[in-house]
Amino acid sequence: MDNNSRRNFLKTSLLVAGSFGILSLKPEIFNVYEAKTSNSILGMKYPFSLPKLKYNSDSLEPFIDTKTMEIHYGKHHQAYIDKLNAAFEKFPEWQSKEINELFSKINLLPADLKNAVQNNGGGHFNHSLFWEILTPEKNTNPDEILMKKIVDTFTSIEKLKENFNKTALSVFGSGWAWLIVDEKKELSITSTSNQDNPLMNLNVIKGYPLFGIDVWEHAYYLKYQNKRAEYLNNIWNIINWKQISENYKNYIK
Ligand code: MN3
Repeated sequence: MDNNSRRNFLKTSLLVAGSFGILSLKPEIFNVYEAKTSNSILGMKYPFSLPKLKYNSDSLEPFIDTKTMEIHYGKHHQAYIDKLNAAFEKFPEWQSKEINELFSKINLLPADLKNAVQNNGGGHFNHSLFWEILTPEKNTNPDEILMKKIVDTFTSIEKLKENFNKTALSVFGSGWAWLIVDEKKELSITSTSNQDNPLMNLNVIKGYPLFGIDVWEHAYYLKYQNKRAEYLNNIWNIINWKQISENYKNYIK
């Protein structure tokens, strides 16, 4: 094969691989993240730190109680960050990478770092997103663009909530339920175990999370005990649809 045909062969192979989804990271979806990283949680990098809450820890009452917020944000989330930073101290060559890139390349990381990024990096990212998509402002609504997409996909927002709660209830043990935009820019509901998320190149269903709901017991046990369904029904009162609409707009533009 001469150089020209080799080049063509490579180009064709890449196109073929791409069209069958063999290239597991669709470039367009990750380019969007890279373009958005300056002021976004997708661009978080070492040394990681606790993002400031935009509301007080008692302001999500009665749906999420103050004590849960204090422990969940101040202790659980901080612990993920501390462990993540400790892991990165041993891998200086990876310290400059943004968290979205680490998730997309998770299988290339050294084993110890991979574990830390999956569990503690996931923990840090997922909770950072979670605080952002909650609000003391009750019963916000998606903007027109997102609402249209929700109706097209799920028939109504009520149906979305119903499907989402079903998925969140079916998570066995600890994990998260997500509304994501996939590479075809379609909405779907999915779930992950532990602190995994749909950005990680680990799960079958990948995409950009518009929001996620934490269904670890630490997220609801003090107030709701074993009643995950009640926690899930109540949390819709304080979901920040304005922020979620922003997240959607950032992705599709
Ligand atoms: Mn949690």
